[in-house]
Amino acid sequence: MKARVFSGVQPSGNLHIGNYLGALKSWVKIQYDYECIYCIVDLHAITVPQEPAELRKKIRETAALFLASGIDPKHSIVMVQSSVPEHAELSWMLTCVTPVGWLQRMTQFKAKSEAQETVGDGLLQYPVLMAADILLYQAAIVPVGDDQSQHLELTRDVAQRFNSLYGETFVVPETHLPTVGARIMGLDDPEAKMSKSAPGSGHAIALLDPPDVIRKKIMRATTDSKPAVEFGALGAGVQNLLGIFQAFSEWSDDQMQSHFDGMRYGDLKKQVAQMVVEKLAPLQQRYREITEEAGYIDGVLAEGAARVEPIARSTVNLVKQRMGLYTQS
Ligand code: AQP
Repeated sequence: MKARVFSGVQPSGNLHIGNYLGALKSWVKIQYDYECIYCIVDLHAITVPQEPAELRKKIRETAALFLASGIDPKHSIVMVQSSVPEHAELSWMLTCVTPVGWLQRMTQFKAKSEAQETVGDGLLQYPVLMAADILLYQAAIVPVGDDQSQHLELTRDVAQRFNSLYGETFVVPETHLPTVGARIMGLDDPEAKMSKSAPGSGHAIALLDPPDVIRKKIMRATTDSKPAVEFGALGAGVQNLLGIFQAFSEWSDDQMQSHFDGMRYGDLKKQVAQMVVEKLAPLQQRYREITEEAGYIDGVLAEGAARVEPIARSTVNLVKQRMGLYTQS
């Protein structure tokens, strides 16, 4: 039997090349080696305020981008978190075994709560819901970008704590990070990770940005006061541009160095822009085709939910039994 993989993306804005290089690209690569469940985590998105009509639209757009990136719905499962109620059910049970101090230490909670006028409890509980997503399916492997490593560690801690309190119940999952592209930084601020919710039109390259917009954003990317690439003394902005090129091209470190060392920043940017435009073109074409077919996305999502439901129900029933909750005999 193939090991199970689970991963997800929030439909909280425009998916960007960080989401693609940190997550989607590896999802596509591994999909035939494992039993993969790829989820649009809409319950996570509402941990910060969302406009309902926009969220509804982004859920389908995110699903279409999964498929356009190369996820094969005949093989991998694509589903929406809120369409399987067991995610929320298991989350509550896990909340009751998670010390609040573990959650208050999470760096994403600290960063995201600073940006909110009122901090909802959901923002604190976010990593428990993420643990529930993964443990619900007894996933062995979770491919994510580097920013999710701390949450994954917490998932492992919650699984181990539950297993030691109630007996072996959950598979303790492993994190899989991409070797290149695990942390793509903002083009306008290479000290901050590229993020869907960051303000500023020059921050992120969206997967659906047209070629002229991609070129403009990359040509304006922050670099430093040097004129040309100097391997051995790379500033954060230049390093980020090289990282984007390498993650898309899959060139080796040696190839990168011999090609780019000494290149003027203007030429570097033109080449990075060309690479991104070329690599996103087939994805954008597939996206247009997928979204033209009425009802196709909803069909894929309904089938995905139906395929995971028995696994989710069986885990929740097991957890209820372990915890002594009511189950029909
Ligand atoms: N900058 C990034 N570089 C590499 N990987 C990234 N990921 C996100 N940003 C980068 C990876 O994409 C997957 C989905 O992320 P998410 O939507 O669940 O949440 P996030 O990590 O909080 O992403 P964003 O884009 O920053 O969203 P917002 O602004 O809505 O919070 C994850 O595997 C993540 O590691």
